[in-house]
Amino acid sequence: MADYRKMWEELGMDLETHDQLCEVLPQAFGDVYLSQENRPEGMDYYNMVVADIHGIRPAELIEHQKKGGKVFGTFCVYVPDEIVFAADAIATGLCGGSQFWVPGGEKVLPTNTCPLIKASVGARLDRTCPFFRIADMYVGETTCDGKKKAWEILGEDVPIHIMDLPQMKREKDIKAWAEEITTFKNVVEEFTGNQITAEKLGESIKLINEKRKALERLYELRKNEKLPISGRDVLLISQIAFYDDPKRFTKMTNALCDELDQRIKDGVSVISSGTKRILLTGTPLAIPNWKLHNIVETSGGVVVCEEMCTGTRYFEHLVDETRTEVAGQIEALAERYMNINCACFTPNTGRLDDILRLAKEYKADGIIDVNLKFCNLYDTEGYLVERGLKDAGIPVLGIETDYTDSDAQQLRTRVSAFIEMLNH
Ligand code: BJ8
Repeated sequence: MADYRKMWEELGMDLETHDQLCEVLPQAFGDVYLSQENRPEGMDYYNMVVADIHGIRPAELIEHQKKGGKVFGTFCVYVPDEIVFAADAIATGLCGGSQFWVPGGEKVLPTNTCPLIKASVGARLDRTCPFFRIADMYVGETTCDGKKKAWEILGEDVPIHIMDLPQMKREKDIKAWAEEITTFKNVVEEFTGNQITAEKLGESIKLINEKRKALERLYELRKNEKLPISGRDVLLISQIAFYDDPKRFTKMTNALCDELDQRIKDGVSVISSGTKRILLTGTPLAIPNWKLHNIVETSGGVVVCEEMCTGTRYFEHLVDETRTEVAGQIEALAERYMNINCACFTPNTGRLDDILRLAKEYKADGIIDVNLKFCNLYDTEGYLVERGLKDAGIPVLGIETDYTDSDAQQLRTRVSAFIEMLNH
């Protein structure tokens, strides 16, 4: 592993505290990932990315900055990366998925804030994540209340642009989102000094669509009875998709899919027959939150699909590539992004429709509705989701958890009992 200490120092990071994080991550990764048997060889790339998670990609981003490029940090799948890349800038996901950062967030946020927000704020304020240091500008959104208020705190420390996301999906809301994307385009142009032309935007729409197609291809392979890849591995790939170079990520994911195609032809499966197929739905699982997948996959089940932002919500629906004027391209972006069904919308019946469709497509035996503690949106929507699933005769288990390990044993007991119930 290369020595990145000088780079971290120059980023103004708290090296001592950061060392502690660097110590725990390999252990966790080894336990959850490297302990798996029969992993595809193509996972070597993602293993390498994680092994040097605070080194390789941050160094690339800094290289880009040295050449005059800008880096934008994002927190939500509604923020269109296409706009950023069209200005020769780079977008990188910043959602924090580790308990390590939570206490730092709790210094300024109420304890009853969801861990994703607390970890994200803590990672910035405690100076223990290079990605949070590198981003020249953060892009927030008006999704949940916790995030809206967190932007005000983060905004004292780093430039931030906030996108006003509508909360309904009427015609006028989609138009309003297109206007908001136009405003974002103007901000990005001004901040980078680069003009976003129709040609540039057309290219970045294709670039991100190709990434979506690669992920779609990967997910498609999970529909097989013989499963060529574990849910844990796919989760890792989905998480890496948020900050890896999109072109390289697409290439590596397609190469992995070639290998998985061959596995299917050869009848190779990572599960034994009878393993229960589980679909997860709910709040996002930001890296390195692998807790639930690990529990499911070491309790007689396998995760075959995630109806989550670290899952299908990230890649389903392509942006129409046929529009050739910037205004039309922005309309196409608004239409595509407003197809995402997040609980911050009302009504959000499309989400239940998605879950029912995905359960069928992925032949799920049961569904786990997972909620990050203190996320009121998904918690409240859970009532309708779980009722809808029960009405459709699909077994469902609702759970609430955070980033700590203190409930791991209890979760394991509940998940095991659920999977056991699916056997009868
Ligand atoms: S599109 S899910 S990424 S807002 S931060 S809402 S868990 S209380 S992340 Fe999200 Fe965009 Fe929606 Fe997806 Fe709840 Fe926590 Fe808020 Fe969260």
